[in-house]
Amino acid sequence: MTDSNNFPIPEQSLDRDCTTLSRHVLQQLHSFDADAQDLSAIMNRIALAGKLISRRLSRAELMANTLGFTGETNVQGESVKKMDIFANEVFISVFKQSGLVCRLASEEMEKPYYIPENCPIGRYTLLYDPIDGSSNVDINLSVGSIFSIRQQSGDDLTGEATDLLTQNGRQQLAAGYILYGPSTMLVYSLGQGVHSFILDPSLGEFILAQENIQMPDHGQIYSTNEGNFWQWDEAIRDYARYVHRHEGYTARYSGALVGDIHRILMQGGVFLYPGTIKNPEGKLRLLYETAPLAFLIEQAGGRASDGHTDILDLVAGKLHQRNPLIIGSKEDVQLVKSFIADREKRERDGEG
Ligand code: P6P
Repeated sequence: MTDSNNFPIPEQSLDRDCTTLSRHVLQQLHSFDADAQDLSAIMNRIALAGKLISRRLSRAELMANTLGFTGETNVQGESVKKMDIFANEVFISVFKQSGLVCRLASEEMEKPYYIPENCPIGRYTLLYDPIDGSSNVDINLSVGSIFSIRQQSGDDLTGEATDLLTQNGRQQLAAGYILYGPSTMLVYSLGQGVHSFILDPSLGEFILAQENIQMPDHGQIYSTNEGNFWQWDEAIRDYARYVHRHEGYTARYSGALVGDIHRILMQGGVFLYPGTIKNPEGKLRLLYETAPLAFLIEQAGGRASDGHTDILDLVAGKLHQRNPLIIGSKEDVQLVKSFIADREKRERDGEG
């Protein structure tokens, strides 16, 4: 093939530009059956949501009534940002006419949003954090959206989505995040590896960047809010003292989960949001934050634990269930867990 000046078009760049997200999903599933088409269409809708949110974020400072707080408090007891509401409504809007998902469960909504006309058809549930790290939005730092797709089991006649409280994270059909950074990146897995896509604004498409991302078994980075040191259990303090005293560790923390996790995925290391005196269960939510991220990180060769149990083995007791999170390279997660086990052994042996 040649271009208008009769120069050969590099095959790979054309192939690359044609490896869109929906095509990649079908390749991953090695199928074109109805279920595969549904998942491909769902991922395409998630990509559309990402494009709409990315566009708004890129011009937020120039648009009236876009930044800042709404004055409301959400089900988490957190002050709601205008971008939180916008992003939440984007996901609802792109899925409403899709015929794909029956329910959307979001950090921003106390109960799931039902799209009854889709329930007998799609019977998928989208769980999402529409804008994670929204405290960074007003200062133009990276934020993200996190998503998880589950198959609805049963008829959910109560409207309480209780079937979500019976499945562990290994039941997720797909999970991923959209990182709104210098470029807008979508990272996802269907359980067959972790793959990243970059939004090419000139095409309006997410184009395949990396396939089968694998994280190192160890990394230098530890990522946590050390301002909570005084609220941590002694075991986590023991870990913090260890990395302070040993060569080869460096702290990185942005206060926005998606960017911090993406750094760990790409460079190795460990992210921790342990329980604190204020939040003994930790701050992060299982169904639409830690479980989808654990799904990705395990697919990339890493580990994710609450300190005792793998995140993917946890079953939520309620829709907005929180859990402590230790996630990253397997050797680094194991090191944190060893401090927890040592401290518990000393307490059992009465060594205090
Ligand atoms: P802290 C943002 O509010 C968030 O949910 C995550 O994005 C982030 O990892 C965490 O909370 C930051 O919490 O207590 O360190 O400000």
